[in-house]
Parts: sequence; C-alpha cells; structure tokens
Amino acid sequence: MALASRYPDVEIPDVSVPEFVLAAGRDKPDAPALIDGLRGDVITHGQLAAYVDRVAAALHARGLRKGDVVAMFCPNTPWYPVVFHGIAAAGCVMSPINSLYTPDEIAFQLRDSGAKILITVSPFLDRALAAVEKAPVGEIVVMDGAEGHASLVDLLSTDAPSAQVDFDPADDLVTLPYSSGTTGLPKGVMLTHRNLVANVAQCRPLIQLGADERIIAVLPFFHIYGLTVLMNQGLAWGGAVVTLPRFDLEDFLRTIQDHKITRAFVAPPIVLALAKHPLVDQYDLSSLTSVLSGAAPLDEQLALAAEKRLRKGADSGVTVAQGYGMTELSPVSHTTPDLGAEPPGAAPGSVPKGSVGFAVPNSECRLVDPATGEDAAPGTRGELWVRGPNVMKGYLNNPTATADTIDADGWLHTGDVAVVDENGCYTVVDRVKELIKYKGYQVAPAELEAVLIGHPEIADAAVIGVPDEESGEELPKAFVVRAPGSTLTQDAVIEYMAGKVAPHKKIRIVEFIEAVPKSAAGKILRKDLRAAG
Ligand code: 4UW
Repeated sequence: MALASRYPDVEIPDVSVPEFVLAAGRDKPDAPALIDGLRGDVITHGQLAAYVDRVAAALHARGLRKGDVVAMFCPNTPWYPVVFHGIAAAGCVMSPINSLYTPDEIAFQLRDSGAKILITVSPFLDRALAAVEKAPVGEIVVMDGAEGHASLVDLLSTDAPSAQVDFDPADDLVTLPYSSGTTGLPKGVMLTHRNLVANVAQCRPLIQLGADERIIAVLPFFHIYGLTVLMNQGLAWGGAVVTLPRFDLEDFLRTIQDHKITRAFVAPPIVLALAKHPLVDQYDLSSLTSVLSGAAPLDEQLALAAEKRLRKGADSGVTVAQGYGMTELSPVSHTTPDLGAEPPGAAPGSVPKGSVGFAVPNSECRLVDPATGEDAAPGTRGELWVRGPNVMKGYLNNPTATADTIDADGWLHTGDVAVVDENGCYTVVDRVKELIKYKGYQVAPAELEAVLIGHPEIADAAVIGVPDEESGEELPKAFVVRAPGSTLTQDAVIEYMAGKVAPHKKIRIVEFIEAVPKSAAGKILRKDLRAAG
C-alpha cells in the first residue's frame, strides 16, 4: 500500500538547477551568498550569478557541451558553488570526488564517469596528477593556480560569449555522485536537473528557510547531502552559506558564534561533540535555531542531550532533530519539519526524537517485508521504498543495477528498514544492504574486498560492518582467507589497506578464516559472518 506524503504537493519548476537556485539572489544582488568561515571573504548573490555565467562561458569556449562530465576534487570553499553552478549552466555534469580519496580511487571515478576535465586545488594536485596518469583527462584546472594549469581566475576572466543551452530538465543530468547503493562497487548516480530542483522544492514546506538565514557548510559539498541541503537549499531562498574546508570543532563553534549561524545540517559525530565536548560551553551559540542530523543513525539520547545543552543559558528554542536521505534520492526523502511546519493536522513538536520525520511532498512510501515482498502490517518494520520526482534516473552504464534498485513501478528500494507511526513519522531501525557507514561516509564492502584480494597472500576475503560500543560507529571488519603457506598478520592487512584506500574506508578489524561462506550462486553470506561475530 502506498503511503502518500502528508504534505500537499508543491510545484516543481521546469527549469535548470542554476536558474532555480540563483533566482532568489536576483532580488538582493548585494547580499552575501557565500562566506568563507575562516577568512571572511564574501561572494554576493550578484557576484555569484556573474561568476557562474563566466565559468559556463569558459567551459563552452573549451568545447565542452551538454552531457560532458567535469569532475571536481575540491574542499568546501565559497568557490565550490560558483564552479558547480558554472558547470551546470554550461549543460555539463559535475561528478564530485571525495577529498580524502587516494589516486586509485580518483582514477576509478575519472575513468568510470568519462570525465573530460578535472577541477582541483593546489594542495590536492599531487593526488590529481597521480590519478590522471592512470585515467587521463583533457585538462586539469587548479582553482588557486599552479604552474602550467589554468586557474579559476583564468576561467572568470574569459570574454567568451555566455553559454546558450537548451535544457530538458527531466532528462539532462546535472551531477554524477558515486554510491554503492544496496550492493556492489560504487556506481555513478545519474541525477537530473529536475531531481535536484524537485528535492529543494520538496523540502520547502518542512524547512522554511528565511532570506536572512545563515547556514554553516562543514559537511562536504562532494556528498549529495552537502550539495543539495547545504549549498542549493541554502542559496535558493536567498540566505547565505558559510563554508568550512574541514571539520575542526573550534573552527566550527567559532564560525557559528561569529557569523551568527542559524542552521546547522550535520552528521552524528558532530552532534556527539555538541553534546559532550567541553569546548562547546566557551562559545555563544544562541543564534542557532536548528541542528538537523543525517547520513547515519542518531542516537535518541544523544539528540536530547545536545538539545538540552544548546538550550541552556541561551534561552533559545533550538531543536536537534533528524532527516534521512540517500544519494539515489537526491537525497532527501524524510525530514523533521521546523516547529509549526508540521503537515496539516499534526501537532507542533509531534515528531519523536528518534524519528527521521515526515515524507517530503510529492512522494510516496511503502514499507515492505523483504522476505515476502508484501506490505508490512501497520506499525511493523519493513524495507523502505520511495517513489517521487527525486528518485534518480538510474546508475550510469549499469541497467542491471538500476533495475535491481528501481522496480518497474518506479519504487526505489532503499535497503533500509523503517517503521511509521500513526502520525506518519518514520523511524529508520535497520539496514539490510551491504553498505557500511563510517562517520556518515559510504564504505562499500565489495570495493574493499576487491582491494584485499589484490594482495598476493590473500586468497579470498569478505567485509562487514561491526558496531563499536564506544564510538557508536560501524567499523569495517575483514574476514581474510590466507593463501597457502602465508604468514600474513592482522596488522599487515590493516597497513596494506591503509595505503590503498581513503581513511574512512580503512579496515579496522581483521579475522582470519578458512573459507568465506558463500551461497550456491557465489554470493557472500554476510549474515553468517555477522552471526559468527
Ligand atoms: N538514520 C539512519 C538516518 C540516515 C541513515 C542516512 O551516502 P548516502 O547515499 O546518503 C546520505 C544522505 C543523508 C542525508 C540526506 C538529506 C538529509 O536531510 C539528511 O539529514 C538531515 C541526511 O547519507 O547514504 C545513504 C544511507 O545512509 C543511511 C541509510 O542507510 C541510507 O540508505 N542514512 N540518513 N537519519 N540511517
């Protein structure tokens, strides 16, 4: 049975992402759009629109056209949104690369996405150059400049004519982030202009950002949560987005205080710091009205503790609550509304703390018993399926994985298990897919298994996530079958992997086994490994 959103449908304008997101700023060209949280540099809404036009023109002048992929390998700065919207306004597709990636991981994405240009920053240039040796691109642009490379200043100072692009928002891709989805290796998630425009519009009735709000952007723009919720939602209603290049608790707290941040969209480790770290008391955080956490489960008691602490002394009504999303959903499917923005008939503050809130407008959900494929009985758990205008177009060059994830009726199977209460509030209670989340980042077991098997002394391997009581994190654990005669140690396996993958994907526990349990079809029986510990 399809459960419709409790919110009335919203209009989804049939326009490109830059046209939609930059519209609000046209009425307030001198107001800040982007602020560097550390340096204080400001880009106004008027400058943003002008710069976006120049970046698009420079890309067109290089011969790039609709559908061409441009990869971005950059930390959060005020220039990231300029470049993203410039790429989008040129009709090109921005593929965001995780800042922590190793050259091998970067090369995989460049090759798989077919990126024509790589845009990076000078501190990342060594890794970028090592990656393009394996997966060549036409050009590397270094935003802040480097010998022999075009810089952002070069792009902005082009006198080429503005790019003229005839958009078909429902069909044209705007971004290509990578996700492992429910199984297998990372895949390019094809998100259209309409997907991203829809998702910002769908959040509007729940998260009612005012034109004078300030959003702190510490979560990375290279993750779809940062791209849609922090950057695009933050700009679309005329507010200002204050960027930080990485999470450092003192910088984060000082930026909230000094820039009078009103909203923080974060992940659970930041809520943990807000609840527990002594430094928090040294800053005036009273400008905050809302802290929303997502990307991994947030403990209910932790949310309550953070909320209590932030309210103390500040006489503020700040709320700490949760949203839920997935790259393949652009990403928001559920979130906790602002107080007073509950759907018709629901009482203010009626979202339980452990819940991820209501389904966004224009969407429907189902909770399905994975064993039977039937709808779960009311009030009982089932796999969450979502249908709506924010569901991806599919996985790049992978019709099989697409068909395994989006069924013939358009339902996207999330691989997460949820329950819904009588008010229509959803709570995520489990995950039935392979994916591991470490500090909100994706860790795909299949990817780590492939790297492990690349070791000459490893005959076979399987990876699962195991809960760590102390940190509340899931830790990637490898079950390793040694090659005959090998004396490989646990530490040697950990060290080998640390040299090959980004820090969040490191194997943290190793157990040697005789054979990896597999089904007759050769699928790793992860639940047997889980049961064995
Ligand atoms: N509780 C439990 C949660 C939760 C969760 C996500 O890397 P991806 O593909 O995407 C994300 C997106 C997170 C997000 C988007 C919009 C938003 O508003 C918000 O909260 C404010 C968060 O992480 O990983 C998707 C997977 O991450 C898990 C879940 O398994 C999902 O399929 N996940 N949010 N609140 N688990």
